[in-house]
Amino acid sequence: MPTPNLIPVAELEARVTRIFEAAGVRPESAASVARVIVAGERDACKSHGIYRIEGCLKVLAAGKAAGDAVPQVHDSGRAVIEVDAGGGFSNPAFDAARPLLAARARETGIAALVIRDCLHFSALWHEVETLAGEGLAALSMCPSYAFVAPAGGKEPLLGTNPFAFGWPRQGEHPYVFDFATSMAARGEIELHRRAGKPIPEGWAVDADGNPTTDPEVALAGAMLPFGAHKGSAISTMVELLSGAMLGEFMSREALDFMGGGGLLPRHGALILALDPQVFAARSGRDPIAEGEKLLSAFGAQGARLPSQRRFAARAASLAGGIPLTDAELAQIERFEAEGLAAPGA
Ligand code: NDP
Ligand code: PYC
Repeated sequence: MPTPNLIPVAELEARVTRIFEAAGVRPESAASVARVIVAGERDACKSHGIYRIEGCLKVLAAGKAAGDAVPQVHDSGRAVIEVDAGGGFSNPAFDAARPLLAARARETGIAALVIRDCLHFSALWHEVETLAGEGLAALSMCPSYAFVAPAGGKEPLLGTNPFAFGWPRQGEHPYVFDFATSMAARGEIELHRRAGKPIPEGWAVDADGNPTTDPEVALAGAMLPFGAHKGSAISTMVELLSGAMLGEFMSREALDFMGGGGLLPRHGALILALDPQVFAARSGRDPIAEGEKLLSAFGAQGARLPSQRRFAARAASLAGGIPLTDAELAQIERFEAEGLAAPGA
């Protein structure tokens, strides 16, 4: 195993920010996008780390995303806050509206953020983790592209539709889970294809509905929901709540709008923030202390909490730098020198 290059988190963030600025993304948005991409790499979430730079640059180069869009926050004073991403990235839109979302949730107990017309490439954990870090419980979800067959079917209809939850903890990292409602994220299958590795059984079927472990065949066929009919139903809920309910694209329309899955999708997103203190106020109990009784019992039976692996990877990256292979570092250098025109980019 070759020794990886260890890049300090702040250095990688600055370099990725410059790559996006050079591609015409406004500085605030470039910083916001770079933060999320580098956080993915820092936390060893490779399917939404630096591998996503290329996809983002491609959609900008195709003129299908607005790097210069300035997110517009619309506040009617009610529980539902809207931010229009104007065809730009979801991340700066979230950053622009987050303080208002958190304040409204504390005021009323519950508030929702609707992100409209955004380019969405990222993991969701950073959103719920940020809100949980502010003492709020949070849910985040969005459609993606119709790559996933419903349980019992064989044709793509649902998206890989990520779903994330965060819960605040005292003196600990928040409890956070974040997953695709398909067996794996599509990015994970693409990384298997690039590495020439088969995918595990049960992730996908070919175009005729037969099981496959060939990532290429899987990408051309249909991915499968996790947990059979249960995952299929949760994925459907994500389509309805963060697509139909918002008046934004569902995964099938998102795919049609972009003319296929070659470019990252544009659609809406829904983030809910809840203040546990408001919900528990009349009970006289401390919701965070009550939650701890559950969460602190996992380790005793050898179970781990979701995000525990991620937080351990984060600690290692912060202490020693983010490990990148020679090929990954060379690609960053090529993007810095030539942007998307870089040979082999
Ligand atoms: P994983 O299956 O890798 O992980 C899902 C969650 O389960 C994580 O919180 C993970 O924590 C936790 N987990 C994994 N193993 C265990 C275990 N043994 N015990 C307890 N918890 C565990 O995620 P996916 O491949 O489904 O999704 C990866 C990412 O892709 C997500 O961040 C998602 O948001 C993103 N995505 C984005 C899409 C988009 O449209 N923008 C579409 C689809 C996915 P840990 O990280 O610590 O292992
Ligand atoms: O990995 O499934 C995925 C995905 C779709 C859009 C962004 N990530």
